[in-house]
Amino acid sequence: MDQAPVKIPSRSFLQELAKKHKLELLGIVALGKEPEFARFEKWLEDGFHADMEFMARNLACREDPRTLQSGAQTALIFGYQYYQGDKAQKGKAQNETRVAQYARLKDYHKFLRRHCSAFWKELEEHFPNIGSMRVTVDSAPLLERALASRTAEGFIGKNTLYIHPKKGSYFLLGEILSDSVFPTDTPSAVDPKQRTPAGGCGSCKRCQVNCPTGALDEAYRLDAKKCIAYYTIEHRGIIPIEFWHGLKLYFFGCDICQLVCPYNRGQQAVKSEHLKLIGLPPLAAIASMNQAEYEQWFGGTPMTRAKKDGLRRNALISMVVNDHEELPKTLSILKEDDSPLIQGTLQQISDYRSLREGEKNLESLSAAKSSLRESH
Ligand code: B12
Ligand code: SF4
Ligand code: SF4
Repeated sequence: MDQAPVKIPSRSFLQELAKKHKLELLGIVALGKEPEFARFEKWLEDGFHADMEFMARNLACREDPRTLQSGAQTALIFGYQYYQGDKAQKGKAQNETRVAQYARLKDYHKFLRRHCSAFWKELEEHFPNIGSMRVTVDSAPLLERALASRTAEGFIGKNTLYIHPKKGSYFLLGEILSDSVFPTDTPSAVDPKQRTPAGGCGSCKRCQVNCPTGALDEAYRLDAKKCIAYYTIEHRGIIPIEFWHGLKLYFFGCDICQLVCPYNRGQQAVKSEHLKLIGLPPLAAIASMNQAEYEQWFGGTPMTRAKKDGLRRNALISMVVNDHEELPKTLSILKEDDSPLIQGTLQQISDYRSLREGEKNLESLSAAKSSLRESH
């Protein structure tokens, strides 16, 4: 006997349900061979993934997401908004640097997964034959932004972020890979070279110009070897001194290429039930924190990705770069520290200072040269 055809929910039903589960964006894309895979392969070949070896694994899944879930045909792509109201300029506490806004929430891998699963559970109540699925939130070898770039709204900016023309880029992405065939989006026809109401960067270069370390020197491509988000979140060793100045504003993650983006102008801060870090302990306390303090302050947030000593390394560098008033005291406390990462970082401080001194001398030399030229 033939099976009854699976009833499929309408787009507006899915949209409403997503909103109900605090999933502000919904895109639907057919799964198949990933057309942007070549771009990804080139990025790897060029070594722009730095030490993130996990990016070079499971390439077959990134090339064809259907291999992640047998029978999967469609991806539902969700976006969770997290903007906390930060502005591009430095805050009042000049020496207390920031944490990227996404990291002030509890770990999004967990809560966004719960939102996506609750969405599906309710969908199943209305459509019991909807089939099986797999939720992924940065948890599978999937090119999430490549998928998102084929949804009806939104586009990839020169900062490589997925941007919604009206809602900006402060979104965390989560996906449901489903074996049902949903009505898929017609991708928004955004020409990256034009600025249109549907999006596109046009001639804007604000993210590229404002990136403190030149990680976006080529548009639409991020070189992790130069990116502060990479160094402060993913990098396990000593941060090379030529990038230390990039920790002037942030000591974990970096939002600069989003803060300056015109598509994020006028966004309203989102009240999230998942906000965890309301205040931050002072940098000096972070630089010398013990395991119990680390767990109490940062447990359950994305900041645990850097681990205790990684956060301490970041806080110490941020203090050095900002000539923090507590630095001398912190240095004397850390002298006896048993972490090789902290000891290695301490050993680099004098080299960093010589580097800065050299740069300052060069700057004043070139200023003197140009004033000499002007006076002739
Ligand atoms: C590795 C990684 C990083 C690395 C490298 C980032 C990078 N740009 O590649 C580091 C540690 C630096 C990082 C930093 C951040 N990350 Co991150 N990261 C990832 C991860 C795990 C993989 C990204 C990846 O595959 N990179 C390789 C490059 C080549 O791929 P891609 O940039 O995604 O680009 C693909 C498509 O966009 C498309 N494409 C690219 N350019 C263009 C241009 C055009 C015109 C078109 C049509 C297509 C296209 O092709 C590419 C290859 O397939 C994803 C999760 C995931 N599984 O996808 C999260 C993810 C990208 N990160 C995220 C976030 C929030 C951040 C930070 C904002 C965190 C912070 N505040 O510090 C920063 C942002 C830095 C930035 N400008 O990208 C979000 C981004 C959400 C969004 N709105 O885009 C993701 C999707 C995680 C999530 N599930 O929400 N991240
Ligand atoms: S996250 Fe910061 S360092 Fe990385 S590309 Fe954006 S602005 Fe540059
Ligand atoms: S800052 Fe300008 S160039 Fe960069 S992503 Fe935003 S619109 Fe595009």
